[in-house]
Amino acid sequence: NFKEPADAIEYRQAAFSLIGYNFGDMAAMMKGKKPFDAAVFSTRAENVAALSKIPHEGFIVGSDKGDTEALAKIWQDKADFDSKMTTFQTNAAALVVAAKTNDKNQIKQAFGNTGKSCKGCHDVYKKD
Ligand code: ASC
Repeated sequence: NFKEPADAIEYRQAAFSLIGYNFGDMAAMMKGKKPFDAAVFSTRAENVAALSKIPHEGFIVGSDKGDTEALAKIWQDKADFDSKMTTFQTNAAALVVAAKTNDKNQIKQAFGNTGKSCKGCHDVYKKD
């Protein structure tokens, strides 16, 4: 377990940073900023799906204080926050499945759903 709120903050931020890198590379491919590479895209999707399970544990009580963009509202509406995190994990897992189909429409749809679950949580629970 975490000794200090700062340790929990660092833990979840490390995961979000890796999620951002991997998601960003998929976004570049989806937006045509770089060529679509199915193998790389699949690996990115797998990375995000695995990493999506990491941050939740870091949202311990008291960790809204410190070097964090997490809003106190997370702990006021914890059940909603938890369910949004689960939705993200579900969508990220579905993106892995979609990536393996090689069907651009399915990939686009699943990628869009995953991005919506990032944004859906950030809009409510992250400082801007
Ligand atoms: C990103 C990023 C997010 C999501 C979101 C998707 O690249 O940093 O938070 O995608 O903007 O809608």
